[in-house]
Amino acid sequence: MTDHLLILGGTTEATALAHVLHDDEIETTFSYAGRVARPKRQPLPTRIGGFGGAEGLADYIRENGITHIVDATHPFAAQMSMNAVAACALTGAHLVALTRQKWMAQAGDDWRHVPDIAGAVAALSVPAQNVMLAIGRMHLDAFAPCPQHQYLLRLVDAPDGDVPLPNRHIILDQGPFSVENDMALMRDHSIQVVVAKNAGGSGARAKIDAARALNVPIIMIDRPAIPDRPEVGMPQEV
Ligand code: 3Y8
Ligand code: NAP
Repeated sequence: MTDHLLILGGTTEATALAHVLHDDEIETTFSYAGRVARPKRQPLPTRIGGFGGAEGLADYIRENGITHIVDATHPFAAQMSMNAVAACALTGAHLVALTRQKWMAQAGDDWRHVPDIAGAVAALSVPAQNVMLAIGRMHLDAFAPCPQHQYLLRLVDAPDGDVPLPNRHIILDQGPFSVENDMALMRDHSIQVVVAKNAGGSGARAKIDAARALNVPIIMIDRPAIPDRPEVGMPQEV
């Protein structure tokens, strides 16, 4: 059976890997969940949508002769990563994750670590502030118990339902972002605290550097646990 790779994408690193594999003419399919309206175009055949759990992914592997899976998903895409481990165990397909180091606080950073989204909500149970909530759209409802804040929300697509945060300003933007852009955004909205996921990598890091430059504290959400699997940091290692 000739090699046929499947990249589980959705990150800057996944896109970089797609270009390397395309140039090396290694048969590869790119996969998106279909979370946003206009995902970045890839130089590879691309499928969009869930597989139907680990079993669905195992069926996909068998039906398409996938020999290797590269899990290049975001560190918070824990369900996808768990499914990839299970499906490769079921089918014998090889698995490697293309991961990025988490961000570490450096001189000048004022971070408060919380274990998960609920921890971030608990940290916001304080009098009203100007809060930049830069964690996307999927978990906005979790912040409903803290309606007192003036929220700056950065989303990829307009929210389909109502947003349970009465005082909010919504910015629609798809990263990667720049430090200059994020500093201007924080100044314009007099941001007093930023809520961020410890995504790592370069595409989401602008707000971290902007906050440091402006002495704005960050509520930093630590990554969810992910099962053990082989991990590399560079596309060439994949
Ligand atoms: C659908 C489509 C590339 C990939 C770019 C990276 C960088 C820009 C920064 C902020 C933080 C956030 C969010 C973010 C970043 C990159 C990367 C990254 C954060 C796209 C993409 C898809 C998604 C899904 C989307 C989530 C959301 C999260 C916005 C593509 C643009 C907040 C994560 O509306 C929704 O439902 C959006 C959902 C999951 C988290 C959430 O809970 O809302 N990403 N983001 C992928 C798919 O369908 O499979 O890849 O073009 C990809 C990127 N987003 O090649 O240039 O590598 O991390 N994505 C976070 O880190 O907190 C924005 O605003 O500062
Ligand atoms: P998740 O919670 O781990 O996965 C939920 C379900 O979405 C999975 O069980 C799977 O559905 C489907 N799915 C996830 N990634 C997929 C992919 N690349 N291709 C096909 N199906 C996928 O994932 P998530 O946090 O929603 O992330 C979704 C996508 O956005 C991923 O590509 C991820 O890399 C990207 N992303 C996420 C974040 C974030 O903050 N979570 C940030 C940046 C980019 P089935 O069970 O039906 O197979």
